[in-house]
Amino acid sequence: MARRCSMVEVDVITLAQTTLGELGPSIEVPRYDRARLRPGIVHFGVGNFHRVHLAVYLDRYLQEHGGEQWGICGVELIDTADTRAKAVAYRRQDNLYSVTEYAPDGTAATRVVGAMVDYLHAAQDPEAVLARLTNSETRIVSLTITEGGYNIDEVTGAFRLETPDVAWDLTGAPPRTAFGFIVEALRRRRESGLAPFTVMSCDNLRHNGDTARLAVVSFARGRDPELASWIDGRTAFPNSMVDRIAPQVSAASRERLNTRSGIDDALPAIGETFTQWVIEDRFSAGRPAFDTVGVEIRDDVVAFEFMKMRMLNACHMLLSYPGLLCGYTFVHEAMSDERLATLLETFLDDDTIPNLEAPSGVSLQAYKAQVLGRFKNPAIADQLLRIAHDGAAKIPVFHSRTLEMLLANGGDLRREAFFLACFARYLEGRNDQGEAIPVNEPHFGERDWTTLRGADPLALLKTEPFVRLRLDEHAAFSELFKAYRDSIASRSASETLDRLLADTRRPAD
Ligand code: CS2
Repeated sequence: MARRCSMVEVDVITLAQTTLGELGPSIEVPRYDRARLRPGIVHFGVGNFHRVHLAVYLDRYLQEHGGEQWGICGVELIDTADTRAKAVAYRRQDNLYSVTEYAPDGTAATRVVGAMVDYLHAAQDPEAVLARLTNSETRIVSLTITEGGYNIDEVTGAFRLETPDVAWDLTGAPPRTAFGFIVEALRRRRESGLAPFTVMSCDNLRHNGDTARLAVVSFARGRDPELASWIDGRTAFPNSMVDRIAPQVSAASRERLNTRSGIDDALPAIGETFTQWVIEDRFSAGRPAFDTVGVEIRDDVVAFEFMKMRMLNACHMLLSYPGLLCGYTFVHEAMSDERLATLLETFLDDDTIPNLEAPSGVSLQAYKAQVLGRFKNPAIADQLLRIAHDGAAKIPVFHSRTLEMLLANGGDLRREAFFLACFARYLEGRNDQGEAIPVNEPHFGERDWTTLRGADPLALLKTEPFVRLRLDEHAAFSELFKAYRDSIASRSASETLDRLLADTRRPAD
């Protein structure tokens, strides 16, 4: 079925199972029999990252091997007008969507991903989600619920049982959280003599599998300690490192993508050509032969996690706040400011790499060059605001190890202090030009905002997400932080960056 695309005068084909044959020859479409595909994987959090990562690995797997048991059932936990519209769109498109992959030279290729065979909106029908999770076909439950989604208290390291949605789920009412669903499903599976599924975290967390275990088992203990021990003893939680940059897709980029592909897709996704996934081989109910489609199955995943989070994700954050304050919108734009590129490079060379163990067979210098090259890709047009979002949950995950090591070894604290000063300034919601920056920080509580709005120049360091690092008690760090805060406020982030670079210039530069 062809229709006119709303903004541009081209014919586009409505995306559906029955129209796949009508798409242009350059579009890769599922060659496997989707009618026979069963959802062996239930995935919580069908955001852009999942859609261009796990779903694409499975799509490749199915293209190469066929098979019937490794389709995905997506689950949406959030209930808003947007997520309801998304559920309707997936239904209309037979759960298909397109992914356009952009190489650094701007060339692009589009594929239609067919791995998702069902999409459930949990708020509308929680029992349908539980039925899927307790089906014997379900072997893996995967998660991309964000760093903050694991509900771990930064101060105590414990899972928070008192969060409203968790407290609700603990009453045994129809669940609202991933943990509520997983534990109730495992309880029912145990009762009916079914083996537990594997819980596979695909989030950027230190030891994401161990963290998922901590969350699920702690939640279960809140319900029934015996069930908690059964889950702990019988369920696999592999650790993994996941990587692919997936920008947000605005209405304008959706039109651009659809015009390019000739597909009328309500939910197109964008990815870079680079993709990586390193995972431990710990699965309690089987897995696809992921290694045949480029997944690295290794025992030393922790070394990859640290490398990726302390280099790529940490640099993303280090670029986003100063970048936004300087008035940039996109990652590649900020990277074309030599000063910001130098800041990242020096942070990696001087603050990170000397304190980081490389996974065996990997050169950290080569990894650095690759990461910075990826950031420069203009075709991806990744948004600084996407990265800035939820800094309170992400900064402690991506920066705390480096900070701890710099503090312990008497290292140079200037870049980290400048970075956190930029974050504190960003929280005030204005850039150097005085223009508003939308601040989206779901993991600061009311008490934190009161602290942040007060007169204490060290307020940020005393908020709940940061207090564990005790930076406010470190005289040298807090002096630097205060000085950068003052300089950003009285001059600008841009001028403060100039000074930082001048002060930290290496003799050979
Ligand atoms: C980003 C990540 O949200 C962030 O902070 O750094 O989403 C990043 O793009 C991915 O981890 C890349 O794999």
